[in-house]
Amino acid sequence: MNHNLKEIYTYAMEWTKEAGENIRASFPKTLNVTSKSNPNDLVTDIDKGTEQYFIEKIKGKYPDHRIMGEEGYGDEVTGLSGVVWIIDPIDGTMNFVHQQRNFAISVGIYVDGEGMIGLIYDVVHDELYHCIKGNGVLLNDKPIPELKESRVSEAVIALNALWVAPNKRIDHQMFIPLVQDVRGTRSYGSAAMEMVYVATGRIDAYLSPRLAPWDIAAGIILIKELGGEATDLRGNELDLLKENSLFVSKPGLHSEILKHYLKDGKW
Ligand code: 2AM
Ligand code: CA
Repeated sequence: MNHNLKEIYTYAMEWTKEAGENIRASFPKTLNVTSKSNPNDLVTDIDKGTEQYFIEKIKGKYPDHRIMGEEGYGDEVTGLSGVVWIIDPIDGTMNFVHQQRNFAISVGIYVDGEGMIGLIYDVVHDELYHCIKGNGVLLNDKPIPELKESRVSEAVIALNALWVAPNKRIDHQMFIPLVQDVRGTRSYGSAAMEMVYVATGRIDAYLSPRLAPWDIAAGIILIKELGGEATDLRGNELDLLKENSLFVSKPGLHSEILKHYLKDGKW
């Protein structure tokens, strides 16, 4: 199994970089943009083509592996037994469409429900963040140091401004004390990139009331591998078969925020 996992890791990196190359090659072309659940929920032919590319590669080499992909070309995954690839072909599609940057390919590989391989590829910068469980996280070939403890008063956190304005999903007042007490807030518009920023220590935490499994599957593997914490906003374990709230953070800071800022939250 171990040997096979290394092979899967090698292919996953190769295919992710190739998919990224194809995305970079698409930049001069006119995008075909449509919307999904609402007018701001965008998808392009590149999102779809990239997911199909992964499915062809994975099914060609590993016909028994299952694939959960955002665009729905994979399998109907209702359980996590065996090897399951959880793929977001472009995380941050709005950034992809508007900016041609600040988006990523996200690939999490789970074996019997356990996160074993995580890859997030910042396509524009050709930066692949990757790990196989137990071997640390690398940025291309360079190891990323373990995360150090942090505190609210010195923390820079990522949070979408949507959640501190009245909205349908959560009581927007919940985040106000935290936003006031941290050193700064940021919003990057790609959950995968925001998790990479937590993994690399560029920010200290990232919070979101609603994300899909493919937004978080790879990032939580990278963050946990570096000693960070990844739970929902109540501090509970994440369930990759449904949508979750998300709270990823450096150690120490996670329990401080849970205890003092999230304990009465209406999530
Ligand atoms: P996407 O670009 O793959 O759709 C933006 O704040 C982040 O939230 C992105 O990672 C984006 O992923 C994700 N996102 C956007 N709309 C979403 C939705 N309806 N449900 C879950 N996640 C969503
Ligand atoms: Ca996507």
